[in-house]
Amino acid sequence: MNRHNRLLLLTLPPSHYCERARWALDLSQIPYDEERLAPGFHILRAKRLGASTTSLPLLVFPDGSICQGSDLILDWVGLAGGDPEIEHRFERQTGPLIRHCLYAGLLSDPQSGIRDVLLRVSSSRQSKIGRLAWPILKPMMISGMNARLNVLPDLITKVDKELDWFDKLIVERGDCLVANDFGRADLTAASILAPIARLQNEPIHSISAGIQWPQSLVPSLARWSKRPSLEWVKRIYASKRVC
Ligand SMILES: N[C@@H](CCC(=O)N[C@@H](CS)C(=O)NCC(=O)O)C(=O)O
Repeated sequence: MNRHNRLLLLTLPPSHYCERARWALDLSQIPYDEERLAPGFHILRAKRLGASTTSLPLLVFPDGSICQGSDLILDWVGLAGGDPEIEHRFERQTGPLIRHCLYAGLLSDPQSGIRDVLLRVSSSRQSKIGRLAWPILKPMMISGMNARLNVLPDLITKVDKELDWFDKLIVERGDCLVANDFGRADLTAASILAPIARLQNEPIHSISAGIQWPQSLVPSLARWSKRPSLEWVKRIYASKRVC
């Protein structure tokens, strides 16, 4: 039984997949509580709920049943305007690539602020333990994802290729990717690209607020910000991401 008697969304603070699920719930005006978990604690929480993997987002229903993964959460919400091919690419290729690229830059720079962003969680106890454990957690994250500076140039090239693809798609399809209404495919693309868009007015303050972008990433982020893809993400967030 979920003691809140409401939907509970379990998230990792800077995760763009978690933002995808959160945005879908917000857009559909479905009431829920959010529990932001510190890395490590999320594993215990997901296992205790009987989830098949430890990945978040995970939606817990009042009766204790769960729905894991942003895709299934969007299915449950029932958002219209999906495009399975575009969403599949964002979920399986663009999303992991962006995460890998950003962590390779951010975890290599002690001044980046990524520790504090990861530990902006619901429980102050988890936050305190996370800070104490950071000297162990950080190398585990680096080796788990191979998030090292030496792989960054190759990842940046691959992000450029993803943006080439999406720039072209936007030019072909216009501001709405499917039909004439903002929908599931738009929400998916915007949320997955959000971490590299350096949003100024990010309503939920989870993705990049508090990050000091390292020099290893700044020139690429500046270049990407002028691309149609990221201009589009900024427009979509400004016009559609209302909490
Ligand atoms: N395909 C999944 C991917 C989710 C995902 O990769 N979540 C990451 C955060 S960005 C995560 O929970 N990583 C920690 C773990 O797997 O234990 C979805 O759409 O929800």
